[in-house]
Amino acid sequence: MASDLRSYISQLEEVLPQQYVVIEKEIDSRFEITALLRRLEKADKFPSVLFENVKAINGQSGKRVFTNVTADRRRIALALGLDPDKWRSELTAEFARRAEKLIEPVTVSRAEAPVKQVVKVGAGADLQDLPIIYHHEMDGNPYGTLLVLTKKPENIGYNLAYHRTMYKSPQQTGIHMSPFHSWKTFTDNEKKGLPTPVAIVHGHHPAFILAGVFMSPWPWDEYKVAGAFLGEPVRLVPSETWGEDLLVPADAEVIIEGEILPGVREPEGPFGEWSGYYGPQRQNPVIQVKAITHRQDYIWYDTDIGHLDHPGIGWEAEIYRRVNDVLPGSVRGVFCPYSGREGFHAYISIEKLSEGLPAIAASAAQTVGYPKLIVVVDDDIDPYDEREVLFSIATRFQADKDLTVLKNVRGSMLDPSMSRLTTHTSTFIDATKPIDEPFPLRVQVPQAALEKVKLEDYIPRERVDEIPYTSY
Ligand SMILES: Cc1cc2nc3c(=O)[nH]c(=O)nc-3n(C[C@H](O)[C@H](O)[C@H](O)COP(=O)(O)O)c2cc1C
Ligand SMILES: [Mn+2]
Repeated sequence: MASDLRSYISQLEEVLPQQYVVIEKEIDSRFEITALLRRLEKADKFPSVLFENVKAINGQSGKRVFTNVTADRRRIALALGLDPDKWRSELTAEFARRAEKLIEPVTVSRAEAPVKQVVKVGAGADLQDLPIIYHHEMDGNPYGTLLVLTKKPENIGYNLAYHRTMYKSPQQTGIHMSPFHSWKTFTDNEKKGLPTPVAIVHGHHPAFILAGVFMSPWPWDEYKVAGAFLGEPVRLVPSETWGEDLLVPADAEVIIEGEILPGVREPEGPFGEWSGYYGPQRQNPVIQVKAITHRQDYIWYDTDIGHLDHPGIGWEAEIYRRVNDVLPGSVRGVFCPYSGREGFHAYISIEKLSEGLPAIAASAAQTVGYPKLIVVVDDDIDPYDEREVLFSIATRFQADKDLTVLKNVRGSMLDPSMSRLTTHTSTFIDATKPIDEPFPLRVQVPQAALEKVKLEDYIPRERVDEIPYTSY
């Protein structure tokens, strides 16, 4: 059986049942799903949630929505076939390495493709039937937050990237593309007056979906990357609109086929973004919907954008890869924490073999995404534990010699503190110990005593569980 969203959910139920919640009570796709996620967030709970009875845009109930899957890194580890406990450096390294063995996709017939169980073309393809989610109060409209598939020019191969798509009318959405691969394909076509075929994929195995944040070079076919992430060939099937000329994933839940229109720009936004702020309304391209295909009892997959569910691991893994390229074997871990919205902060732990290496690590990290606070720590500091990182800054850092400020670096326009529209100031903190001077040892009890004294021999488990969690 091919991997798909359902095989992942079964695994989740089996391996991490505490992290999976099913909600049968009816709920509206308009603000209510995100309201429930905010309630959970307030309680410091980040389960993956399957909503069984969601109201679509047209008010019809009974739709299914799956969300919040990447809000806990243990579930990303599970998606990549790792032990969920290996969510720290093992996961970062695995994500960075995963595309080293690309896997060719295979094509199957329509009859073998679950995503073709229901096919709606022409006027029958109506976006109002779908539970497209209204996330935040000021959002311009309901938004899709998932993968947009395009075919790069000159048959280079396919591209997968997350792009927000704004519901506009039964057969139109807006789309926002930063100037990366999808944008390049769109503008190349637009210059020739041609529309850009797209397939929006709402639901597949999370390993397939996460291939959308892997930063692959332009010439790569990202179906092969998705195969590498899944660990098996992606099964493809001809689209309704373009047949063999645009193949779509056979094991998806829902696919919206459409064309990005050349020469058209219309208002799109505002939209609550990954930075935690609303991005402004802008003139953006428009997708004309041509067909919708889905499974009979499809599950609409959504990302809880603006919150912990935003998978910044694509940037984190790329920082890991680039720092590892310049300091081979010395990188112990790289973490892009939620406090920095998984993009503005990068904590890098290295084995400091000589002075000067932290600056080389920071320089490599600076080239990925929009990092604005880069902290390099020693290899005895767990970069995935912010308390440890701040402890390291408190005790191994002096601003007059260990702080570097780099001005006029490309920034994200979603950072409201930027003084210009396109550049920010980046801060590099070297919180490593000097290697040529003595430095005090950290306190610890003898290892032998730790091994001898087991918690359960002294305090019953239930009693330990009753003690409240202290978060500072
Ligand atoms: C949940 C989520 C939403 C995203 N939304 C957008 C978006 O609306 N527009 C955009 O350009 N990039 C968006 N991104 C980032 C791109 O998916 C990412 O930069 C990707 O690597 C681009 O791929 P490409 O280089 O193949 O174009 C989003 C990422 C995530 C995780
Ligand atoms: Mn790409």
